[in-house]
Amino acid sequence: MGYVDEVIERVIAKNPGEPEFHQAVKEVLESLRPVVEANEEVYRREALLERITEPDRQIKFRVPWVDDKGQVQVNVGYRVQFNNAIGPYKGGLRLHPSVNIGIIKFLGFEQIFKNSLTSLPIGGGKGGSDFDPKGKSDREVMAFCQSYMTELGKYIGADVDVPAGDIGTGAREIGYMFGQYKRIQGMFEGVLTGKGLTYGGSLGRTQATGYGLLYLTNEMLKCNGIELAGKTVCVSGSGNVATYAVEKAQQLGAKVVTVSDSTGWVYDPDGIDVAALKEIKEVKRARLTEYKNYRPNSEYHEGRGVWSVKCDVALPCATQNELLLEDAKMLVANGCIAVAEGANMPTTLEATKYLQENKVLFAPGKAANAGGVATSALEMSQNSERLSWSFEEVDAKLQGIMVNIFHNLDDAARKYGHEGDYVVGANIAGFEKVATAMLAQGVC
Ligand code: NDP
Ligand code: 2IT
Repeated sequence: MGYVDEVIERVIAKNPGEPEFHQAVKEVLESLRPVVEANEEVYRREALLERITEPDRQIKFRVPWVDDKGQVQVNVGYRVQFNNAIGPYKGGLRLHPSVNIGIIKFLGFEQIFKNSLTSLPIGGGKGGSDFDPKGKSDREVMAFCQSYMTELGKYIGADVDVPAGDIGTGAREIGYMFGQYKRIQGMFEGVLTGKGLTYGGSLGRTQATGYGLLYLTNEMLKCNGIELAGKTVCVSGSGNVATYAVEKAQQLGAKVVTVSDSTGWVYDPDGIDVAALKEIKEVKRARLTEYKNYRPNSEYHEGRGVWSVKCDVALPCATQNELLLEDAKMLVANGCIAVAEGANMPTTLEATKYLQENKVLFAPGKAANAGGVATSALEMSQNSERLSWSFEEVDAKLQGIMVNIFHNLDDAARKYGHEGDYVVGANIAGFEKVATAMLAQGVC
């Protein structure tokens, strides 16, 4: 058995009940075969793949807090510090009832390669809790965030580990967590990113993941002789990533006709109204059923269904494993030319394979959604130099980073004889830098 297969088997055996983590490891390691085969002797001796698939540490803790009725609630908190070979751990905090250690490990593992692709000095980590912010009062969210940070604060720091937002964690949650960290440590430092603009946040961070997704998609299409302007786009999700993906796609001349949430989806034949979307989601924190009140011509459907709508470009921006094989088949049958992942691992392995076999251009999340964490790293730079850059400066840097990521993965895919396979390209390009750093740093 080859080294890659041995390590995959070992990861599955040693981490039972963590299917998302297995899936992420398989996707990465299988596409690294050409590099691993070229360096097998050294990698085996140095146990490089065993080390890169085992987190530096996994922190799990109790998060007790008091709800508005005076009842004590208990959630589980996590932080997985996966790999800091190229910089301090960096990655978001997910607050969602589905969160468990396997999901945090898959996200942390992906983050290693994504962060490497940005070309900035950040390592991989991820955290979160099974707390559900939905339907909670601001006071309850604050109580949870303060309790979560009371424990997490022991393990993080501006040069150690810098968490940020993810599903369920936005500006409100980051604010409460930052306040608690500052209070406990007695220190104002850039320990979190996605902060408010009045206390060290970066202009452009809110938009960065969605905008970055479109900058990379646009470059991928351009390099394949296709124009984004005039194309029909389907987006899933209606959170931070989805909203700003819709906004930038429209600014670039495409028409976005869908958004979704965990209960249903919207089809708007005239193009999604971003102002309405922001009001519903960011201001009212309401459900997409409200969208029809703003746009009588639109349709609301319960359940899944975004990928049944005919489109040229599909941008899954909600969550993992939301684009299944049957969806990929519908997209191909409807003439879809490109899929770019705004979410982390939204496409199953089978669906990805089907899309690629059917010549759909496919940009994996670790490249396509890297604009968020890249701009977080720019926020860290601004905090370190105690300066704030203009929106235009941050946005120009983000565009440069996304275009550069696409060319790096395109080049890596070609170099190893997999031209046009951006999954292989992204994994190899992200891995090479981390592997070189790990080997240089000895056994650690
Ligand atoms: P938000 O919490 O802002 O939005 C999440 C969206 O996805 C909501 O519309 C939500 O619907 C939907 N969603 C969440 N879970 C499910 C589910 N199980 N089934 C169906 N829909 C679901 O999160 P973000 O926009 O920040 O994150 C979206 C994705 O992008 C995640 O995969 C995240 O890891 C990834 N990502 C985020 C980055 C960031 O900077 N924020 C950076 C890079 C990647 P509902 O409201 O009904 O729950
Ligand atoms: O998945 C991701 O890259 C994020 N949630 C953003 C992480 C960050 O540190 O900005």
